Amino acid sequence: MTGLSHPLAIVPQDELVARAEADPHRPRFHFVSPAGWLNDPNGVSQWNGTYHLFYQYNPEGAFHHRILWGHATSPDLVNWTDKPVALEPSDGPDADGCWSGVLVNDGGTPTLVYSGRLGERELPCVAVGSPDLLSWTKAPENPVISGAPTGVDITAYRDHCVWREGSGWRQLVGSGIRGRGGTAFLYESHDLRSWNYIGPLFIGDASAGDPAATDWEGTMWECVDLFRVGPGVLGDAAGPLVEGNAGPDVLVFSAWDDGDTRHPLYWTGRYAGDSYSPWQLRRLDYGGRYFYAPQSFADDGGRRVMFGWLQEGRTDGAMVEAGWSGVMSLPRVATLDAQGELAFAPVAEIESLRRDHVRIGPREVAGSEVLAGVGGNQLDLELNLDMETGSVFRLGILGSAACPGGAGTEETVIEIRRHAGISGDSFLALDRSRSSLDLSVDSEEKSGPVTLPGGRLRLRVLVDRSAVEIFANGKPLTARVYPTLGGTAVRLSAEGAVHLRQLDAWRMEGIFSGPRPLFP
Ligand code: DQQ
Repeated sequence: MTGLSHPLAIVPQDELVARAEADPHRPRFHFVSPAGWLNDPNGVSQWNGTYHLFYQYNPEGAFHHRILWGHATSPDLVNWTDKPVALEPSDGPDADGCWSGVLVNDGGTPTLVYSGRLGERELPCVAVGSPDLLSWTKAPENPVISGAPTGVDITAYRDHCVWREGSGWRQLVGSGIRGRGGTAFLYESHDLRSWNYIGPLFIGDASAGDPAATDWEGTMWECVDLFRVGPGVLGDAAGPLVEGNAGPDVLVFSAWDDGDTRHPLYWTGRYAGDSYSPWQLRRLDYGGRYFYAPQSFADDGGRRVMFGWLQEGRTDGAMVEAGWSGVMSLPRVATLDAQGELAFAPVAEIESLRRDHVRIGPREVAGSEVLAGVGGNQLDLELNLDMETGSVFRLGILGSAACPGGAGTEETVIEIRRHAGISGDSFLALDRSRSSLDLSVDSEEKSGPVTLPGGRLRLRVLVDRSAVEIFANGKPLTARVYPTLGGTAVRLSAEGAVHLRQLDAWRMEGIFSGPRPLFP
């Protein structure tokens, strides 16, 4: 993904901000850049109690070019204050962009490890922060690694995961080996400046599976993120390092292929010594590219908090016209479910934005019904349902009419099918075929399996204009929709026996109160 600057895409700063502010599709309670382009979350962290979110930012316009690091802070992961740009290209190895990276605590000194881009190449760079994390000085040693390992034919080489292990540091750099698959190269260092190459942590197999599949590994792994979920610490050799005896080590990556940002996946497995033994490959979010390049951190409370980039589903021209592009996901907490897979939920702090509570149920869901008293395009919906085997439940959002479905109407439909069968495996789908009358936007269906123990479904849906985040028994599906009719209806429908124990709905307050300067 390189994105080209287009002269027609450059508009005066005030106009860019005004266009972004005027766009009805712009979310109100998700973090977005002041205007222009946003992509990956970077340097996500909590430092002296304050949360920091850095992000890939192009304040020049809504296209990917000569990327800076934007920066915002928050006391609660909900309300964000813009801070000065943290990194911007300068003469040297990052002259063409400061690409993705992480923040680490180097004995009290905030330190960024990121990919400096020069020409078509990215190399690891370091910058050291002031105690308030507001000004950053690039290390004179940059690039701190002068090139990808020699003797391997790589597809790309960038993005970093850095952690303390013993008395030193370890680092992964995302890459891919041509003809084999994605990988992460492992390094170690005592000072974050001089790095010894150890070897590939583990090499994927790009020839496995169908390249069109939603779990294809890709030919390069972007934004690798390795962490332990559950008991133990990453790299802690003291514990019993076998499957089932300690929390898995999760290796998250974004599968990329020849410029195509495909989808985030993760391995569960065990990191020990200098290598990683994989157990299972899973999809991280059923929305695929709509939750891309995620990065996570352990906060002071020990939660594993993850952010992802919600890419746009509209044309490059529409983005430029809108004056902004890219949404940061709500921060979500990763835990382990009964199947040993990751389960996600938005951080509880998001609930502070809830207003105008409405509760419905218990009752049966029969036929199709637009809910009276529930509606809007900034919503938090929590549903608790019992589904009989073979039943189907649908939740329509952003509906434009009292009887959606007719010609000229719009509605986005979340569907859960409880399949027959011993495993109880069921299906979550997002039907965007009627989300928008604008035929230029992406309307592909997104879906994936969910488990409904005993037919029980807990469904959480956060609607923020064009951004939709769905959690079905902890399985996330994130996507974008662009309704043109301003519809706000919420509709329930069912086939077969579906019992609604309870539905809670809230209108969600916005987090920004007006135009924000591109360069705070
Ligand atoms: N975006 C960054 C890269 C990363 C990609 C550049 C993932 O560092 O590989 O903006 O979206």
